[in-house]
Amino acid sequence: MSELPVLRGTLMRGIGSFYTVRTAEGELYTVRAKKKFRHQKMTPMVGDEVLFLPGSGEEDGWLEEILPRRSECIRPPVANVSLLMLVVAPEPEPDLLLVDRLILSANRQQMKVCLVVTKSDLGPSLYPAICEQYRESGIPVLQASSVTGSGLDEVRQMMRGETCCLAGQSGVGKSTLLNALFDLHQETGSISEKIRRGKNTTRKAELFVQGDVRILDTAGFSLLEIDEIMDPVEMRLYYPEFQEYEGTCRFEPCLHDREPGCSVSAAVSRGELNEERVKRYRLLLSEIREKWRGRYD
Ligand SMILES: Nc1nc2c(ncn2[C@@H]2O[C@H](COP(=O)(O)OP(=O)(O)OP(=O)(O)O)[C@@H](O)[C@H]2O)c(=O)[nH]1
Ligand SMILES: [Mg+2]
Ligand SMILES: [Zn+2]
Repeated sequence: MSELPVLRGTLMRGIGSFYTVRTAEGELYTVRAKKKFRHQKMTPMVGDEVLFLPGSGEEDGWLEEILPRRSECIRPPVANVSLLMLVVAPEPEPDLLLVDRLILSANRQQMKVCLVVTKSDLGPSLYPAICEQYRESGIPVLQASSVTGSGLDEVRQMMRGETCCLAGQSGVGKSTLLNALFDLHQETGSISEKIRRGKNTTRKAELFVQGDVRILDTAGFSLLEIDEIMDPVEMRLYYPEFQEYEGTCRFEPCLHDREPGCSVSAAVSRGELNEERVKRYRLLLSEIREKWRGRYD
């Protein structure tokens, strides 16, 4: 019997212990994960770069190795994302604390982030409000409508050469946006139906390849905790807008919480930093402090 070569590919989707892997040439294979992954507590994730043995004939192949990840999201569970696209819309009402959690997590992993305000056909007021919130953050904010098609070119431009993950609350229109951008046929559902059924329309993460763009559609979430344990002192490093004030507070290290003589607080009162974004930073900071204190429990 001849030895089959080990191939390299990207994990596109998983159902149970079966995974679909795509080679650079675009060939699809079904493989199974070996028990060793479970022992190593390594769960294969959509987006993983893997080595695998293709099956022969009727037999499925085997996943041999998961190559080192550039980034890893817990919820949604996806690997190697280079651009996190946070989708918000006039409805459901944006949860910017959730948005900031995801930005924090992305910045911590050196992922790029952008914000897409979709359903712009429902009204023009959300886009300037979001721009205002993230003015100093360095995060690009785009506007689009999957119904009228406006802004889609700019979104496509942003995605070029990236492995993009669309994330955001259930019902913001992530799958609809993907369908409009790339002529895909992802299942979508009305918000009332999502509420009635109590679930997301998209249930599993799945990777799509379109030219030089790789896209992950994931299920929306309404609730997300920071799973990561992070030293609270570290957190300010993931807020690029704090950069120019670092080292100028009265006490060092300053967490820019409520310390006297904090230059971030001063910048907020001068209107140089968005007050609400800083408020949400402080909310997340208190959560992270709590987790940090309980880290040995
Ligand atoms: N008016 C308008 N409605 C939109 C737009 N995009 C999406 N919708 C509607 O918003 C609802 C939710 O869209 P989905 O694409 O299923 O939302 P999702 O973010 O993928 O939701 P989950 O998969 O549950 O996370 C559907 O009824 C869509 O028709 C848009 O640009 N304009
Ligand atoms: Mg969806
Ligand atoms: Zn400070």
